Amino acid sequence: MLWNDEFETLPREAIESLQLKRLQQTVQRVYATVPFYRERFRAAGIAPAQIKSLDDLRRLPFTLKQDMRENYPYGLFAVPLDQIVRIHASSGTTGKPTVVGYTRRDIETWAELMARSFVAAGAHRGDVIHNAYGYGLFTGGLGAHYGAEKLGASVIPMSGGNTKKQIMIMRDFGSTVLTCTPSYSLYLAEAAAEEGIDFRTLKLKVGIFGAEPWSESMRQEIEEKLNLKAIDIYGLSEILGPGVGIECIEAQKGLHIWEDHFIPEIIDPDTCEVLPHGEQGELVITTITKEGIPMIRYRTRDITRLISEPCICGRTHMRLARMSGRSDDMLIVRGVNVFPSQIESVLVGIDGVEPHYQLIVDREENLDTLEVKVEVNERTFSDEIKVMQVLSARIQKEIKDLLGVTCKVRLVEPRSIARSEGKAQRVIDKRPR
Ligand code: DLL
Repeated sequence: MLWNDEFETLPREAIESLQLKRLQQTVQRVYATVPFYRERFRAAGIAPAQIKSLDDLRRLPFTLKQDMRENYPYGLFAVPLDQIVRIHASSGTTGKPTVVGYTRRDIETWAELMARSFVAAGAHRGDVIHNAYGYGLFTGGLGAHYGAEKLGASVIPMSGGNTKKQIMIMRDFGSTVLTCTPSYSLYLAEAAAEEGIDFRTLKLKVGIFGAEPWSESMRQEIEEKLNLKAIDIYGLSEILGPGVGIECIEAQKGLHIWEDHFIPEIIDPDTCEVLPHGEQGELVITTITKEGIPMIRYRTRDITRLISEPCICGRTHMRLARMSGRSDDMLIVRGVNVFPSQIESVLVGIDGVEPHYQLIVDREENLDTLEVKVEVNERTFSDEIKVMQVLSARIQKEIKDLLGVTCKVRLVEPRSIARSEGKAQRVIDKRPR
C-alpha cells in the first residue's frame, strides 16, 4: 500500500524532470536570499542560469556541517524569521549545535514524507504508534509525531526514558508500532524481560528504527526479541529530520529516498568525485523543496551506496543501502578502516554475548590499541572462567578474520554498559589529537 500513489510511483523521466525544475528554483532562490550561497557560487564561477541539466548539479559547491557552524545560528536561513514556525538543532558533541528552521510548508512536507514513510513500513490509520524518539531539539520525536498524525494513526508521545512506564503503556494501550533508536529497542526488550513481560503477548507488529547505525544481524536480534518487523529509517536534521528515506516492508532491502524532495549523490570522501551508480561512498543530498533552510550538496558523512534497480514494492524512488557508518565515525586503527557496525555484526553473531558494546581506542607507545568491551549474558556470566576465556578468544579471532585488526576483548557483566534512551555511544577515542 502507498500513501501518495502518484508521487511514489512517478516514472524515472518524470522524477528527473521534476527534480530539474525544483533544483533550478532552489538554486535561484538561495542565490537571491542567502549571502553564503551567493558567495560560494561566485567563487565556484557558477550562476543559477547555468544549471540546465541534473548533471550540472556537480558544478555546485558542497555544503559542510562546518559551514552551518560558521553561520550559527540563522545565517543559512533563506526566509526571514517571521516565516519560520519551528526551530530544531542537532546536539553536536563538539562546539555549537547546528540550527535548522522550518516554514509552515516545510512542516507540512515533513509530515507528508513521514506519513509516506509510515505507510512504507506497514503502518496505517488505526495503528497505535508508540513514539519513543526524544521530543525536543532532536528532530526524531516531533518529526515522527506529525507524520503519525497526518497518517491518521493514534500517536502516543512517549519521548525517551522512563523505560518501565514505556512497557506498561505499550502493553495497556495496545501499541502496534514502536518508533525509537535500535539500541533503545533492545534496552526496552531487556527491561520487559526483567518485569516478566513477554513481547509475544504485546500487539506490536512493526518497529521503525533509525537515528544511529545498526547492522543486519542487529535487525535479526531485535526482530526475535521484540517479536516484530524491524524497519530502518534514515534522516538528518540538516536535511529534514527522520523521513528522508525508509525501507519498505515488502522488501526490507534498502531505504527509498524520497526523490521528489531530495537529490542524492555518492562521492568519494577523499577526492570528492561523484562515483558511478552502485559504488559505495559518502552520501551527498540536495534539498529541492525546502524553504526555511535549503541545502545544496550537503555532505552527510554517511557511507552508503545507491540502488537503482526497481523494487518489488512498486515505488520508483531509488534506494540507499543500509548505512555502513559515518566517514567521521570510521576508526583508523593501525591504518585499518574499522566501522563500529562491522564489529557489531561479529558480536551479534556470537552466542553468550549481548549487543551492548563499546569500542575503546587508545595509543600506547605510538601504536593504536583497540579494546572491545562487550557484555556477556547472565548464563555465560555464571559459567566458569574458562568458558569466558574461550569466548573472548573467539571474538578476538572473528574480528581479526573480518578486519585484520587484533583487538583486546573485555567481557563485562550483564547490564554494566550504560544504556542510552537515544543514540548509543559506541566509540570512545582516547587517542591524543
Ligand atoms: O537522527 C534524524 C532521525 C531521527 C533519523 C529518527 C531517523 C529516526 P540527527 O540527530 O541530525 O538526525 O542525526 C543524523 O544520524 O547523519 C546518520 O549518521 C545517523 N543516522 C540517522 N538514521 C540512520 C540510520 C536524526 N537509519 C545522523 N542508519 C545521520 C544509520 C543513521 N545512521
